[in-house]
Amino acid sequence: MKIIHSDDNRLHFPQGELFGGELVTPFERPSRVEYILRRLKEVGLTDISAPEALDRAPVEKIHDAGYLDFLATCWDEWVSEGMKGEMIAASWPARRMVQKRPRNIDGKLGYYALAGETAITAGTWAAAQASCAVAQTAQRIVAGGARTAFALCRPPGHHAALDMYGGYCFLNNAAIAAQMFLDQGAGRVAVLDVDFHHGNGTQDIFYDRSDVLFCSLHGAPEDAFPYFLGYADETGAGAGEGFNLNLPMAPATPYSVWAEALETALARIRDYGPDAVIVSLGVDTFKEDPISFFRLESADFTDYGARIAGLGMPTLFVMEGGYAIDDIGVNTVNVLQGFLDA
Ligand code: B3N
Ligand code: ZN
Repeated sequence: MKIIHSDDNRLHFPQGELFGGELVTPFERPSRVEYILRRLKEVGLTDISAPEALDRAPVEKIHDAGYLDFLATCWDEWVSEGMKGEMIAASWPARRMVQKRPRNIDGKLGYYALAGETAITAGTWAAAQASCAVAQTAQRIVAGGARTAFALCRPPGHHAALDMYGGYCFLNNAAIAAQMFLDQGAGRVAVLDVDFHHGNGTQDIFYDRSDVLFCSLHGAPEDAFPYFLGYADETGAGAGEGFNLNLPMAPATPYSVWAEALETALARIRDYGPDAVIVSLGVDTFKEDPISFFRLESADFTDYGARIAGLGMPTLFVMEGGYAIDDIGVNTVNVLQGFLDA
């Protein structure tokens, strides 16, 4: 199995994440990747390489041009305006307010942010682009005929919407990979999001399209980030009606229940008959995850990797979340091994 990874992920490491009224060390940190790499090597998955150069064309099909320009220039603008700290949004275009992009950099930050926990730093844009290049390179491997590939993306992507960042995400790596499959001739692509958090960005991007089926298993939005999307009655719009499947679950959900939801998603994917499947792979469903509330055990990740393999479809794994750092390597690699050994 080919694995793609970039050391440039380390360029994004904010000092602070807003949680509980304090700036804490971000849960989403570079050591996550180091633990995954260590485990991959321990089990002999050593075909690891650096990404090819980023292809901007599919990125521009998925994200708004003004948003991409903002990501590329916001840090310099922030510094030139005399701001001293990391970029953290503090104002939003909330209910009954005007949805116009302000001129002021602090206003623009709120305009493009979907939440306030995620800081932008000097290296964020470079790291986000490298992460996207990782997904693109792995996508080409699967499109070229491989059964699977693993894009070890960091920062993650599934919260990044058409024109919003947040939830540690800036570019939607899975959505960009899906667009690439379509551009290369695929008729249909399925995105299966098994991260604990709802993939609001991926849903947003494909909500009115029938060429991408989005299926997400996640913590119920009444109780879990991103709070404002991810309900079961969000089923798609227009041509996309019926091509969005949300399977929200309650606090303390055990694997027996989660696996039933996975089977529901897998049945929908089988019925859809895609040319390729992209798995938004977050392992924050683990029982020890510090910011999530499902109860999966390490062995469950192996089991569900095998269930995904049962689709018998070309499958691209794209890394998303997972913050139980001591176990992130075992849990991530268990999914891949479960898939490979099936
Ligand atoms: O949801 C949280 C959060 C919840 C509990 C926490 N504890 C108990 C320490 C801390 C944080 N924060 C909001 C930002 C969550 C971003 C999630 C990113 C992700 O993994 N997406 O898939
Ligand atoms: Zn997550």
